[in-house]
This record gives sequence, C-alpha cells and structure tokens, in this order.
Amino acid sequence: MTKPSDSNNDSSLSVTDGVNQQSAINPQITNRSNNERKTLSVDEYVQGIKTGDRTILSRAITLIESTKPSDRELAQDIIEQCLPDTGNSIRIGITGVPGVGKSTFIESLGNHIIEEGKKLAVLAIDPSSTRTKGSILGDKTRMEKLATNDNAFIRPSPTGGSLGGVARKTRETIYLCEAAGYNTIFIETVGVGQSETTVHSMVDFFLLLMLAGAGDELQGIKRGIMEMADTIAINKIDEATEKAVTQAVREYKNALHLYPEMKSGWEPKVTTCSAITEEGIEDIWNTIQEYISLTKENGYFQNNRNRQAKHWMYDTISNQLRERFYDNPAVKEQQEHIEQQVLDGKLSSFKAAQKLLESYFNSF
Ligand SMILES: Nc1nc2c(ncn2[C@@H]2O[C@H](COP(=O)(O)OP(=O)(O)O)[C@@H](O)[C@H]2O)c(=O)[nH]1
Ligand SMILES: [Mg+2]
Repeated sequence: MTKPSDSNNDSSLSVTDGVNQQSAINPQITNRSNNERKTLSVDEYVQGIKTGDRTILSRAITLIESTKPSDRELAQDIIEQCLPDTGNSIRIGITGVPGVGKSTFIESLGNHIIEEGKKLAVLAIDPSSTRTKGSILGDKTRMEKLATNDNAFIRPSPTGGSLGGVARKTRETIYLCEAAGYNTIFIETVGVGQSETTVHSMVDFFLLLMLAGAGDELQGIKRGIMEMADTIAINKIDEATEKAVTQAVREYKNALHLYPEMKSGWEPKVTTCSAITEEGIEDIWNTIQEYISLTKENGYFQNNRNRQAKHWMYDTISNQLRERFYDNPAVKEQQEHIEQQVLDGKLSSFKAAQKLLESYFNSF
C-alpha cells in the first residue's frame, strides 16, 4: 500500500483559515491576529455566511471549534439563525484506511462535480490526529485544484477532544456550510476506528474506498464498516492487475450479499476507480445520484435525516453532560484518588462511580 508522504511538503496553496492549522504553525501569531480582528455581531456573521463570505464562514467555524464558552454561545446563536437555510445539500461520507486515496479521490470527484455547477465543502473527521503542519499540507497538496477553487471550501478536521466533541463540531460545521450555499458536503474519515460510525450518522450516502489485492483484514476494515457502505469503490485500479481487480470485485460483492437488506431499499454496489486517471469517477457520481433519487422517492432520505437529527440531539445532551461532569472541580479533585482505590481493590467500580457522581451532584 502506498503511504502518504506528507513531510517536506511546502506549498503556498490557499489553506482555509482555521484555529488548528494556524496554531500548528505558530500559536503566537494566531492569537495575535485573532485579537486584532474586528469582532462581529451575530447578524454580521449570519449575513456574511448567507452571502457566501468564506472568511466569515471560516471565522464562524473557528467559534464552533473554540473551547471558550462565550465563543460557543455565539456559535449557537449563529447556527440557530442559519437553520432555515440548512438541509439543502447532499452529504457524503468517504472512508477507507490511510493511504487508500480518499483525499485524491475527493480532488478528482470534487472537481468533476464543480464543473457540473455544484458548490462543494470538504470536511474531515480524524479524532486520532494531532494535526501537524506536514499532514495538513499533505492533504492540501492532494486537493491542489480544489483548494484554489472558489466553489470549494476545505476545512481540516478539528483537533483535540473526544470523538464526540469532534463530531459535534463537524455537524455544526455542516449546517454553516449549507447556509453558505454549499450544496454538496464531503466528509472524509479514516476507516480504522469508531469515527466512521459517527460519520455514517451524519451523511446521506456512505462510500468505502478499498484496494485490490489486499484482504479486508489486511486493510484494517471492520466488517461493520462494510455493512454501512452504500458503495464500495476499489481505488488505484491503474496500478493493480486486472485479475486482482476482478477478484476483489467478486469478493466484496459476495461479502455484501451476506448482510441483511438495507433499510434504504438500496442494493449496495461494488465498483472500481482510479482517483489519479479519473477512470470510474463519473460512474460513482452517477451511482450517488441514483441512490439519492431512490431514497428521496421512497421516503428514506427524509426519514433518515429525521432520525439523525434526533440522534444528534440526544448525543449532544450526553456529551455535554459528560463534559460538565469531568470538568467539575469536585470531580477533578477526587477522580485520581478514587480511581487508585479501585485499582488497589479497596473500592468496587460501582461504589467508586457512585462516590464521584455524588460529589458532582452535591457540588451544586
Ligand atoms: N496509482 C494511484 N495512486 C493513487 C490513487 N489514489 C491515490 N493515490 C496515491 O496514494 C497516496 C495516498 O493518497 P491520499 O489521497 O493521501 O490517501 P488518503 O490517506 O486515503 O487520503 C498518494 O500518494 C496518492 O497519490 C490512484 O487511483 N492511483
Ligand atoms: Mg486524506
């Protein structure tokens, strides 16, 4: 498998403004320039976003990603006012192991659909990544044409925090991008952990990229992820033998047959492509269109969106409760000590949890 060679990339590509990439390069500079910026009102943010002002959109996303409560409050007000202009996009999740070609694929398909007149936002979820300067520029170089296209907006994965936190930020970012007129949203995620389940819960269509000539065990893809895929695309067919490609297609088709029918009424497809030569890319777009038509017709599209919206609501509640709990001074003070007592066998896990919860509830 080809590994991305991210280091030593230097580039003057336009990189969408964001806390992470700037702070990765020089935190001091970021802080200074942020402080010097004019503060905007909620209305100014909302107007800016709705008129497609990319700088203001970027700044609003930075508020979403901020850990400062006042920033997050402001972000919530902005999202609330943008809400009537959201939902009118196709949200597509793209997953696969590192190096399979996700970013290159996005560059290829992205430019294709922009030529068709679409506006594309590319977001990423990668909770494992502590993004370095190298990896950001690495992704950007894979998306060289997109990164400089006025109809594309690329935002790297928010750093830090739990998967739940990263998921919330991404969901909220989807809303803002939709309000800014991006009618197609790609969300790239690494297909190795829990993050693809999270992405699956925020997209309409889920695409899994694979390689020919490597068993799925080798590719680190769990069965559960294949089960979620609306399409499996075998990438890099330009460098695989025809025999290996044919065999891979057959194997994945067989594997998909073992799963129960999808609730969407869609029969998952196995297809092939090369993100480099662009062979098969248009076909995949057509497949996505077919899927959208089918699910809009049979009602699944809207039902699924409703289900997701409900899920996000409860997910947000759980996450905020958890964050509040662990941020609580009384909990913080005792956590380590109580944990040690459990490790020493002096306290049962249940009792320990009860004690911590009590100190939380008694702190109000
Ligand atoms: N030959 C070939 N190489 C590809 C293809 N797609 C991606 N690559 C290469 O595979 C490497 C990893 O690609 P990247 O898009 O960064 O993968 P990601 O980690 O899944 O985002 C890069 O060197 C790409 O140039 C393809 O279709 N054919
Ligand atoms: Mg990538």
